[in-house]
Amino acid sequence: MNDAVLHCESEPSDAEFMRLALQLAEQGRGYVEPNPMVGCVIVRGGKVIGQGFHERFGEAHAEVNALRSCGDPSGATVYVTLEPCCHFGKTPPCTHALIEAGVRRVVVAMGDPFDQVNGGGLTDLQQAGIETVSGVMDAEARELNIAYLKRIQTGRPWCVAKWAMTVDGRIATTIGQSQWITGDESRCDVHQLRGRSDAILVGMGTVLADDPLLTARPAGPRTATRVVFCSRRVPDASSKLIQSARDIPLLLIASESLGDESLNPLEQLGATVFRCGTADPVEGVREAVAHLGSLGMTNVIVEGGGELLGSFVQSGQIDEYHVYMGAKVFGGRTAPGPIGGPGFEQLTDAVALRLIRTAQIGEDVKLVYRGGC
Ligand code: AOF
Ligand code: ZN
Repeated sequence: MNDAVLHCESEPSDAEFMRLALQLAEQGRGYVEPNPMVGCVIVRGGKVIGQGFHERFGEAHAEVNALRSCGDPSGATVYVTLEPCCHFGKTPPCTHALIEAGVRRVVVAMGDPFDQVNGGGLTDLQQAGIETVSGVMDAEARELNIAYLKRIQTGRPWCVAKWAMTVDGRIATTIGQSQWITGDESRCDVHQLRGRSDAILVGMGTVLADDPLLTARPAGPRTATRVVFCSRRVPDASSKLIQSARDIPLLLIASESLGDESLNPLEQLGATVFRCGTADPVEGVREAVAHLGSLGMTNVIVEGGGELLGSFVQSGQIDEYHVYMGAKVFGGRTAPGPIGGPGFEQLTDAVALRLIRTAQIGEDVKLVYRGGC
């Protein structure tokens, strides 16, 4: 964004109205992706006269919804959490709507790095004689759309690693029992995340051990594609994943070492196959994540098991860790931990994380960390 042309000052109340716009934007979570969440508030004489948010992918943008909600927006100040678009996408440019409405001032939290906007929205408004201010609650706006920003800037989705472990860091007992480590409430929390995500990723070990369905229960605003990483084996035709593949999207990420004879029958049963150009699990993860981004996915969850999480960690593809610690101790020399693979021998190679959030959920604790990417 060209900050040199932004000469207008923010006012003390700007942050207050922007906070309201950010709260509105949040309501689009799970409904608007791969678009960003955007909220808009229209103010005249210190009073909110209109408000709106981007409610659903492909439908009206926040600014248009806010303009529609107010009588006469002429001369008003418009607060929008993202620079207004200036391109013809699924809807006409929001800059046109704002200019036609005769608003006096537009305050944005952050620029839109999408290459068809990228500063052009603010320039269009300025050229039409509208005062613009940018950067009001910029950090909060970036946090809100952190996954969108990553996808626009790298082509890759935001990758969350999720696991449940005991207080002593075990994900199963010495004989492989794992259901359940955490309580009902924690599992509800996971299902909510599933219901807003574009994909749930697991390895073949998990498919063989648990025969999971990998759906959100209850269903959320979007249906996650179930993604299985297959290196030597593929899911059985009788597995829940394959049996449901005609109704709920199932994508198999196949290592180069797998032949068509094992994959073709599963395609016939409704699965989609992405053939990796490598048999190396760490390289395969990199390739697969880029592929998920190319499909327009913004948020994906890596649910395990240990080998897949190990490959993700080794390849530096995890943006955020959601760790549920259940109030149990399993103990046992051979009881597994969450991250398999070779691990890091040197302490200096360990993935360094930042603690973002903690929450108590019943007797469990949820920890959210970021870093390592
Ligand atoms: C805004 N306000 O509420 C949103 C914006 O395909 P379209 O037409 O919906 O356009 C999507 C792009 O528009 C998206 O990539 C982002 O750059 C911008 N989103 N812009 O002014 C909004 N959702
Ligand atoms: Zn727009």
